Amino acid sequence: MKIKRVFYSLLILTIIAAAALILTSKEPAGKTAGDNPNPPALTEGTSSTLPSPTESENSNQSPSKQEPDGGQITEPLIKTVTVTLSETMPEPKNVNPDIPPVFDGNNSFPEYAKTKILNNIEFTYWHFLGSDIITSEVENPDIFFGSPEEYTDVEGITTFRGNHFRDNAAYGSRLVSEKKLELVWTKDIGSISYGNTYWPGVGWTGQPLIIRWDDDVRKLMNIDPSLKQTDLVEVIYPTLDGNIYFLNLKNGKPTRKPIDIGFSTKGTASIDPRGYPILYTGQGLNQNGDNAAYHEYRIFSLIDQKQIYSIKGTTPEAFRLWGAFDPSGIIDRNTDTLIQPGENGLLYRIKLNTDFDIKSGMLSIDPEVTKFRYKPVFDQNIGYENSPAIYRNYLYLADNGGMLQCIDINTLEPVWIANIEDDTDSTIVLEETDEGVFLYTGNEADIRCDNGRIPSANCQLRKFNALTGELIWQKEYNCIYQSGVNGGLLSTPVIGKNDISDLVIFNIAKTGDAKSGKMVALDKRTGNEVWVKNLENYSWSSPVDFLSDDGKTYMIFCDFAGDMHLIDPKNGEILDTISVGLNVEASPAIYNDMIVVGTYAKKIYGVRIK
Ligand SMILES: [Ca+2]
Ligand SMILES: [Ca+2]
Ligand SMILES: [Ca+2]
Repeated sequence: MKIKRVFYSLLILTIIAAAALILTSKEPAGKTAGDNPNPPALTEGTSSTLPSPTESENSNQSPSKQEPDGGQITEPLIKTVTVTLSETMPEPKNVNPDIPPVFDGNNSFPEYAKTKILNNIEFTYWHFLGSDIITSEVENPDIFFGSPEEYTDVEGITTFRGNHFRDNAAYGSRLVSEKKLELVWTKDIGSISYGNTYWPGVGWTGQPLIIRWDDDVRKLMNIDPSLKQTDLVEVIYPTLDGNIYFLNLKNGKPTRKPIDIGFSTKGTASIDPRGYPILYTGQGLNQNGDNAAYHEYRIFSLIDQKQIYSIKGTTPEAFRLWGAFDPSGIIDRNTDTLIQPGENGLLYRIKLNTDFDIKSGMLSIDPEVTKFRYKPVFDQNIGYENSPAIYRNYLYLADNGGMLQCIDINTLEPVWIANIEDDTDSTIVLEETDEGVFLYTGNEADIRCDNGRIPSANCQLRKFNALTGELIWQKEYNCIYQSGVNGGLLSTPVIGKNDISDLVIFNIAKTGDAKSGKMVALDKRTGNEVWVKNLENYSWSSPVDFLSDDGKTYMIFCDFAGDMHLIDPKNGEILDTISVGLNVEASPAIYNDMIVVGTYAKKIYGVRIK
């Protein structure tokens, strides 16, 4: 009998254990794709090169999340060493973009470098956690970006070109009936100057953000009380005059006081894609009149417009002293992570630890900063000025030395590199089709011509397979060199959709002479010209495509002469033109039928599409 009782006890225990095993192995509900350790391939028949959180070369399993059989959580396996960074840096006023980077100084730490062979070249890089160097793998946050439409539910444009594919600066809908542009409002802004330089209005890339806040969030914020009960759409615009403006899209009137950061912003800011009232914004210049300070990247709470975080761009662990932040950051809402490159050559991956309580209006962040630092292999000019584009967990950036990098944002390991031969500031655009995932990029006539070497160089427009780095096609246009105001591609191309889905449209500066340019519509598959338009006035401003309710795509394009054109992107025909004062380096954004852009005329313009 005793033996029998033991047998039954064992049997019951076995059944309980088996049941427990089945229960605990079940996937919890509500997981995002990024949480899944074994995500299904979204495309049939793809090879293991497809980026997903588990398929890259190194183990992507976050060591801190590994659980041994006993269910106890192990200590994180991230190993760091604390290093002494020597902080002898020049006065802010002596920091300028022409100071060459130094790769073998006191803060280089070659003993902690990681290496990888890419294209038969040894590529060297480092990982930092705060100011410590990571000697193990980095922590894996399981970032996994979905389709561009999934970037945000916020109504509006929250980042440069709208999402992580960087393919759309137009939100909402409109019916184009008259094919006309109408000036609705202007807002006067200022300029700054220092030395012999003068910076008026809005510069490159200078795209405004346009947001229709949720009712609950709008009521929390310090906007004009008379606007709190209205259906406000707010324009948020950091400019060259040192202010960040907050305007009513309807009439251009201030919705609240500007934030005065005291120094010029050249690039484009970002609003939190979760609809949280958080503004992420960089700084382009480090001097204003007699004042000088190191560049900062700033995060503001838009509840009270107070700064809640900042990063100094001139920092001892960077190889380059110039610390501007022009790129528009991308935020992964699932993992609470900000991805922000700097012109100092560092790529910042920031776990924000955001705490936002919409009921009480309590908002705080507690950032943990992981940094990727690299040594260039093609040219010494490091630093990023374009905005990161992302496919799933693969991030794409090109730098001032013409190195195109694909980096796994989870492991911060380089995946592939390409030599694109000259400074590349234009933001890369991604496209996913039945044939694969592709990126489009183009460079400037800059480094190849510098120091009087040659008076002109070919702007090279290229299409790459984004997963493998294979070059699909290349098309070249000769551009003249001008120091400071380069020829070539500075704008971001339009990736055709809907009725122009076969086209990719680039506008190239200074083809032929210092004033003129070309707009070219290329066949996406072949790179062959479909149409070419010679432009009397070149442009650094990105064209913006948008769809009319009747199914036809139109395009807005601004130029150096201060003209804004409504264009038929099927053939390049100009349908209407209005003046927006002076040189437009900035890229417009569109919300329903309203276009917003700032120009060298020291004004922001609100223009209606009719
Ligand atoms: Ca810059
Ligand atoms: Ca550059
Ligand atoms: Ca350049």
